[in-house]
Order: sequence, then structure tokens, then C-alpha cells
Amino acid sequence: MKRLFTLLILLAVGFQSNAQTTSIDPWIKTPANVLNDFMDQRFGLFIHWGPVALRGTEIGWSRGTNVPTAEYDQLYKEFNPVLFNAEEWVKTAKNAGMKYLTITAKHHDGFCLWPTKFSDYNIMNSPYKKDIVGELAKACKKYGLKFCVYFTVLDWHDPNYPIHLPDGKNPDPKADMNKFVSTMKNQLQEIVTKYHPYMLWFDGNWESPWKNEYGVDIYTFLKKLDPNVIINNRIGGGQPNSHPKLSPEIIGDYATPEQKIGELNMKDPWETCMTICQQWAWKPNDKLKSLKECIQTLAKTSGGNGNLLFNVGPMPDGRIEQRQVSRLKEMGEWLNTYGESIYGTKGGPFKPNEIFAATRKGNKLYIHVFERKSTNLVLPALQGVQVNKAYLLKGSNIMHNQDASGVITLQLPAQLPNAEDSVIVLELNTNAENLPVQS
Ligand code: H79
Repeated sequence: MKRLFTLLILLAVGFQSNAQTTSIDPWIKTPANVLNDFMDQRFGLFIHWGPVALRGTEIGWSRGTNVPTAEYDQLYKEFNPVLFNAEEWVKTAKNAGMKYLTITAKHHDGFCLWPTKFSDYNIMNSPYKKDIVGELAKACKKYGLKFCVYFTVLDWHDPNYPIHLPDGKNPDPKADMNKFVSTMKNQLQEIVTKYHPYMLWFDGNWESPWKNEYGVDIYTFLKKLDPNVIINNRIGGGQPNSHPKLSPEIIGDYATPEQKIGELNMKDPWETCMTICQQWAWKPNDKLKSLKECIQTLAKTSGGNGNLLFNVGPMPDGRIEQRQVSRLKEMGEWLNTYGESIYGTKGGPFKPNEIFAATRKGNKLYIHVFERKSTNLVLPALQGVQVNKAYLLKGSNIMHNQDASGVITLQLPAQLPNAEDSVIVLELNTNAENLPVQS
């Protein structure tokens, strides 16, 4: 009997350790309240930066393509962004109405923006010699922004990682993934214990050397260091290089559609990452998005129940381009008036489109009007719901009508008060957050 019991215990332990290599222990997953808090923030600043700014080409991807590898790998010796001022960047984000900030501590080119003990290829060996990640963490704390870190799991520069060029070909037989993952864990431990990031944004997990078991191992490792740290869905292995979805097999807390607005999803947390221009890293004269595109992107993202991580690539001297700073400030000015319809809201119940998007909180339904197609805006039927009152947010009343089937017609003013997105508040006789999504 005792033997049988021992056998059962051994089997159970064996089963458990096997399970640990393929999936995450549910007990260590990021708590729902932490993720809800993250989703309430709605708007963050993504920053892609490194010595590559000296060439104005794409970070990581231009190594061995637009810029010869040997030249790219020497750029750090000239990287001296004397005008870098962490507080200026954080103030830029704060004035834009952003609530969090994510810096590329390490991109696919392997250069580390913090003084890591585990690689010489870091900022202390540039002429600049200051901890960029640390300065930003400190400034975020001072100005009340959540500080987050981007860290890719591929590294074309590290000899222990089998792939050395963006083409993903010719794995190097001398590489050693065990050593590589061990260095990565050491670096992540430095980051988590020194800078206490609110969230970690992984990337680069679609290349063949990256395996799901590494993702399970690293997620588990991080959760032991900080049970509340939020982790995106690019840490598991064997996945395509677009991560718009969450599912039980996918490791990570939230989905990350890239360069496109995610679809309305009331169940899974998600965050769209998108560039303010076209390139992630700084490019001279890169095409800047119009204010309309910027604000409507934020409204459509919120309207789909997601966050927006909006990216700038600072210049090699350490400044963010003035025209980008100005655009972000304009977004902040819009949010000063209309922020109530973005922060802490839920998306839906209508799917965002080119004419309008909807957000909701309590008994208020916020209709983001992008375009005045005609005198009236007709919304899909909301059955069993009554509109008690309709008015422009921070403005005058709006004539409204609801027919027997629940279809709501709003009479738009001759001129919308805001050229990019005017918000109409509908006060309902019920909690708008409980309304089912309309197809
Ligand atoms: O860090 C940014 C990208 O470098 C990274 N994710 C965001 C946050 C990323 N790595 N890979 N991918 C995205 C997917 C591959 C995109 C590509 Fe391309 C399209 C590679 C080559 C064509 C983007 C456009 C990069 C170079 C040109």
C-alpha cells in the first residue's frame, strides 16, 4: 500500500513537472485586477532607440541589409546622445495624455541600453556611458507614469544565438541556446530587480531557435521575481510574427496586434502597437501621421476595448523630433477635453468603423463621431435600452430619437465641435457596460 502511494506521488510529481514545461501554472498567472488596471490606462508611449539612430535606418532589421553588419556593430562607439533628457521624454508622454512608457532595453541587434553585467555590448561602452533605462525608470516614477521594458528574445549579435542575420537562415552550429537563455534570464533579473517594470514587452519569438519551453521557463522565472509584472503574448515558441490573439495555448497576458488596430474583443486584454511615422527607429523626414489618424486610432482602439502603445524613434542626439512632440501634444490637448471617454472605459457595444466608434462606462455610452456624413447619425438598435439624455461631451444637448425597435437617431450639429473626433454622451437607463456587442 505504502509503495502504491509512493508510486502515485511520483507519478503526480512527474506529471506536474512535465506539465510545467508546456503550460503555465494557473496560480502564477497575472491577476485579473492587475490586467484590468493595465487596460484602464489605454494609452502609452513606445520608444525604439539605439545606436542605429545614427544611420536613420530600421532598428535591428537594417543590420546586414541597409547597413553592413560590421559597420552596424561599431555604431555604438559613436553613440553619444548628449541631449538625452529622460524627464523631457516623460513630460512629452505625460503631456500627450499617456499613462505608461515602454523602452527598447534590447532590440534584435542585441545592444543593451542599460549597464548589464552580462554583455559588453551595452551603453557603458559607448561614449555616453549613462544608464538610459535607469534614467527613464526614475523619471517615470517622478511624473507618475508606469515604466515598462521591451526585450526581444532573438539576438542576431550574440554568438550563442544560432541566427545572425534578419533572413533567419543558416543556423550557426557553434551557438548554444542553453547559454543564451541563461544570459537572458540574468539580464531580465537585472531589469526586474533594478527598475521594477510594470510590464515586459517581449518580441522576436517566431524564429525557429525559440521554443515554447523557454517561454514557460521565463514567464515562471519572472513571476517568482514579481508576481504582478505584466507580460505580453510574445514569449511562447512556434508562433507567427503577428500576435493579435490570446488563447489558452499562448503564453502571456495580453495580445499585441502590430501596426494595425485590433478587433473588438471584450474578453481578452490587448494592446495595438503602432508607429507615429512609418519606421520604428528614427528616420529623417519619415512620414508623420496626421492628427486625425492619431486621434482616430486612439478612439478606434479604445472602441475595440484595447490599449494603444504609440511609438516614437528619438534622434541620435537624444531628442524626440519637434514635429512628433507637437503631434503628441495635440493628442494630449484632445484628451484634456475628451479623456473621460477614453480612460477607464470599455469598448463597444458597436464595432468601430470609419464614421464612429463607441466606448462606455457606467450608464454612459460615448459615441466618437469621426465624420458628419449627413445631418443625422443613426446607430444600430439597442433593444430594451432607453436614452435618457444626449449631449456633446463638454457641450450642448443633442436632439435624439429612438424608434420602437431601439434604433437611435442623433441629430448632429451643423458643424462638429472637433475636426478629428467629437464625442456625444448618451445617458442610458441602464449600465452601458452590460450591453451585448452588436454585430
Ligand atoms: O520592434 C518592432 C519591430 O522591429 C518588431 N516588433 C515591433 C514592435 C518586429 N520584429 N519583427 N516583426 C516586427 C515582424 C516583421 C516585420 C517585417 Fe519588416 C516586415 C520585417 C521585414 C518586413 C518592418 C518592416 C521591419 C522591417 C521592415
